[in-house]
Amino acid sequence: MANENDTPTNGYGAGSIQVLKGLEAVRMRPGMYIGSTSARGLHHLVYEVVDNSIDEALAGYATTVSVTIHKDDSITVVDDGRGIPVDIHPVEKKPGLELAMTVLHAGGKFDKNTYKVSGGLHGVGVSVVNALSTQLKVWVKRDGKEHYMDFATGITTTPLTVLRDVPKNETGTTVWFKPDGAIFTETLRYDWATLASRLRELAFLNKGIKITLTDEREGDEQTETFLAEDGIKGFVRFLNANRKPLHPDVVALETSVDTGTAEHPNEIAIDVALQYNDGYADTVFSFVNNINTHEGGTHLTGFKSALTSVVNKYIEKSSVLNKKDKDIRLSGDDVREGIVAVVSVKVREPQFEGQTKTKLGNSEVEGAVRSVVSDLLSTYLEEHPKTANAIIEKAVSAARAREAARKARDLTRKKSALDVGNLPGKLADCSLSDPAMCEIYLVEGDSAGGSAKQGRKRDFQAILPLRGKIINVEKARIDKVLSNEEIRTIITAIGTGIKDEFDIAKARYHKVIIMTDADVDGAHIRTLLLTFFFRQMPELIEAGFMYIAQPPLYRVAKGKEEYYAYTEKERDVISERLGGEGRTNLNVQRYKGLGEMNPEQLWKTTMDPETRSMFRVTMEDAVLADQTFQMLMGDDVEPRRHFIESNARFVSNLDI
Ligand code: 0RA
Repeated sequence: MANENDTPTNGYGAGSIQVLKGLEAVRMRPGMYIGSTSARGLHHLVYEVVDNSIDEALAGYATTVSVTIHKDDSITVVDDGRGIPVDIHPVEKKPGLELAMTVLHAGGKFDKNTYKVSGGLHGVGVSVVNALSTQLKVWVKRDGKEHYMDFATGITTTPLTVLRDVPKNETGTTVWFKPDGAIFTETLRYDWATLASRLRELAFLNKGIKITLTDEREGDEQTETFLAEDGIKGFVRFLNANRKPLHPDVVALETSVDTGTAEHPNEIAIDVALQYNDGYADTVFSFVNNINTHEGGTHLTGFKSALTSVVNKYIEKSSVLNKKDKDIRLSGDDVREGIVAVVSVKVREPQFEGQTKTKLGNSEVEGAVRSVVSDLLSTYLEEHPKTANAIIEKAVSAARAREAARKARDLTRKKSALDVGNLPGKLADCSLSDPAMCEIYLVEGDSAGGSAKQGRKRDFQAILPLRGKIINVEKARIDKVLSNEEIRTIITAIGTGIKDEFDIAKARYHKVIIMTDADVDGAHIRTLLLTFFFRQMPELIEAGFMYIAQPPLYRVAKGKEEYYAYTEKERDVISERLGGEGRTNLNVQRYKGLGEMNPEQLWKTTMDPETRSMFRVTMEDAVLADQTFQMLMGDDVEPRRHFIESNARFVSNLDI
């Protein structure tokens, strides 16, 4: 391991010590570098390595990236780019490859000219993956040779070696790594759907790059190739696959705008595609440098304002509408009813803001996007009057529905103002007023609602019992949705409003907890509620305010001793312990519904913050979530059956 920097006495020079310190910091606080050490962080390792290969492809040198999940959940990523440089760095006096693998943020150090766009979010580089892997091996084909190095927890175990000669034109980088179980304590198992979804997304966002995913694990063997010849147009078609488009072609633009000056150019690549369907959801995904900007930002604002103003202008000018409708002013929500759109920009120096650093802050991007989208759309509508009419008819009926819903809402406001303030009568509110301290349980059924009301701590816990079935928002327009009493009650109780009017600052609780029975009906109600929140208040999920309560499945008792089991395995372990050999007087009760628990039991098992366990609902992958809800709640039966069949073994903890 000796190199020119090392001192003769201890074998490590200042450079090496710095490297060790850097990687040690990564192992000490991995969350700082990859977000978390949960399944999310585990998958992040793959994205980190893949991003480097995508950069190489975007620079024009690689065409193919392949990812393999091996039997032991180790990962290989291969690309056919130039290969990571192996020559000795003039200052660091170490091979570029070793620097890339062991020095934090070394990636850009030895190549300033590349247009680095991907990986901006964490973008911490492959050295972080190295630090968090028990083993990492890298092969580089370059200059007619295959080079090799390996590492253990980031420390070089085999220095740069030449393995063999290869044809001069054969180049590329292969990285194999095995995530460290001492870091990723929750799970080491890779999820096919999660990786496939991200790789598919990368293929759509980066036209022409061929990305393959292979699973070698027993029973799960499969391969899928993602290649989008027409980029995000294909993305929109994919998102609309199970919906009915209003017009045959995807409207798209792909351009670049320079907002800088001659001395300081600032090129922004803008890629937009959209197509309307006959549904009611507003599905707009935005990306900056291949990162999903969940919180939106200037690129999204530019897109939305262009869309709203172009459609409104078209209505003023056109003769398609009768007099009465011509005066109508369409809101942003109206013109986005049934839209599926992807807005992808690539900027050199993105400023990421917001709670999860997924909101673009660069102000120059807003005008650039607004201007190119306005031009595209106004021309498109002029040239395609049939499509224009379809879009406008839809937006106008959305506006009428919105107006009807507003009137209905005003009416109910007036009515309720006469009795108990504006809050619904069914709500047993909490007494504290600081939202950060407060939580609301949405409880299935009146009897469980009653138990919850008696069992709760009334200072910070509010209970809202839900009686009838929640409306399926996937199949209904906003006026219909808002005429559903359960939905109206939920919106009023939470306080934020929905859609464009949504305001997180008005949330009356920072925990919204869905509590349903552990049976099929309960799962259905939970899915209906999640669909509602995902479509109407996604920001609530983004903010981390959404939870799912986890009531026990069993009560195991012997004499005065009683325990609660949340899984079958737990039940068996407890039974074993209590019953010993004899198993006399052992009472195992299966809870079929929340209603079977008395208030005290419900508190103890499910509502007491000291002891309860809950799932926080996260939106790891909004594209996957959109697909899942559309499939679970939409019209097509076949995909739903397929999903339920293939996920039957996971139904106990379905997440989105
Ligand atoms: C910097 C410079 C050069 C290649 C790369 C980085 C590179 C990095 C990765 C990471 C995964 N695959 C990669 N492929 C290439 C090459 C500079 C040159 O050849 O002049």
